[in-house]
Amino acid sequence: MNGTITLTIIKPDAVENGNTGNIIAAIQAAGYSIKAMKMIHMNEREAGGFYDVHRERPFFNDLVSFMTSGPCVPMVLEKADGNAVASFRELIGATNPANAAEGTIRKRFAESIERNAVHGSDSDENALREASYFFSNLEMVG
Ligand code: IDP
Ligand code: MG
Repeated sequence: MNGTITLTIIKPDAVENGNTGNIIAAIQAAGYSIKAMKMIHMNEREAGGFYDVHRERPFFNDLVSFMTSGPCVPMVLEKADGNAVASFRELIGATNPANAAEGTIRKRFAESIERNAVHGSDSDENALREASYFFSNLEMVG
């Protein structure tokens, strides 16, 4: 890989609402290339493992139940120029769509602070951990 990577998930709310294609189009229009992608339906262990850092938070059980409520689409994204993690978090907007800037993915597609359409890694270290949580080397291109 030449650029830096981040891990996103099109969350079950957005898949259910038929926004998968619109979100992928917005991501590609912003200059990211897709290095890996699949649709999965996580069980509690899988979703809980992904959000392990939030295990002690009051919203953890609800979050796991939301993330297991239907299929989602994890993707590894590469940005050739610049910091994929930070720029992608700008593209998606604040966790709570009520606070997200106009034009951001969460402003356009999220329903609530929980059902907020997409995930974005918060550091390079977590991007690598999260990418390998969902994808093997064989599933990531170039
Ligand atoms: P982030 O996705 O913007 O990085 P985090 O604080 O890492 O936000 O939280 C992970 C996910 O947990 C959020 O994307 C959202 O789905 C959910 N979440 C965060 N805070 C709350 C809350 O206060 N109530 C309900 N769900 C929340
Ligand atoms: Mg986070």
